[in-house]
Amino acid sequence: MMRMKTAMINRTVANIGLIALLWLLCTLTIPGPLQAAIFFDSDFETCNVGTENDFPCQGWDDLIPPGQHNAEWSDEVNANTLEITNVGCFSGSKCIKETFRNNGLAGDGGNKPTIYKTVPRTDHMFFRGVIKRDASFRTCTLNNSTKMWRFRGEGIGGGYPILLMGVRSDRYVVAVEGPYDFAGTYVFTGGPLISTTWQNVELEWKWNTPGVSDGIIRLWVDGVLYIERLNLALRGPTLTSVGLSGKLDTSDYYFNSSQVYAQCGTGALYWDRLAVGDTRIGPAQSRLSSADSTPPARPTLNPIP
Ligand SMILES: [Ca+2]
Ligand SMILES: [Ca+2]
Repeated sequence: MMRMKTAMINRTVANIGLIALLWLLCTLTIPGPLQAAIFFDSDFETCNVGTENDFPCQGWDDLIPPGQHNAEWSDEVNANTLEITNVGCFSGSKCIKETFRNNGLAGDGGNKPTIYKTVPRTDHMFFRGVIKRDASFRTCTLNNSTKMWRFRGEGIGGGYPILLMGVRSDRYVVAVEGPYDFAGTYVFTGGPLISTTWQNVELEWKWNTPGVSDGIIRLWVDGVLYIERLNLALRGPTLTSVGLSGKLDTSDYYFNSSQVYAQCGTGALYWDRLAVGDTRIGPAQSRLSSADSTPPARPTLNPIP
């Protein structure tokens, strides 16, 4: 009798346990494949204008290196500046203006204004910006190259490669400093001329599987694919890999910083709608209503592997 009762109690306990487990399973969101996402699409509409301290704004900060104050602006002769303007922007009424005054001359070392925003860790990244130059803009005469947009891991052990989008001889290029499989800097040419009318510039970056040469870099301008490099070993196979440049190219390295960088040139560049995601973002619409959260249409050209 006692044994039967114990068995019944045991069975009841087992049933309650099973029901509790089923209930728990039902209430849990079962994780599926991660959803593709646009992490941010900055329109700069909420930023201050003309204060000489327009940043930080919308998560873009100018405090690099730590302790340096107000790196976006300097009154020094020949110093470059970076600010929010409300003249001639792409979407809404505000955008970024970079003014180049040093062209590699004296003062260059002291002021390279930069703003940056943290980006989430992901192995397949897409970047989109809407960019134009003013009529007087020319690339830096020092090395015929103006760096524009940079991606790297800040404060992460390793530190290479670094991805750069810029212009060389006024044409868009993609450069990769210190990749695992190349001694020096890849410079991928073939991009179109930078224009005085707005251009949608998109970058794709796919980290290679450690130990496999399957990395991808692509550049689109206004939806047209201009640069495509496949089968790259951008990072090394192990946690201590050293690449052909002698730099640490560790297998767990990743980008966590998106940086706009006014280093060297003449004239001015304008930026709007800077977006980062792990899916192709596509060209921006020219007017962004604050009530409209519809993402831009995903282009069907050049399907992503
Ligand atoms: Ca804007
Ligand atoms: Ca500031």
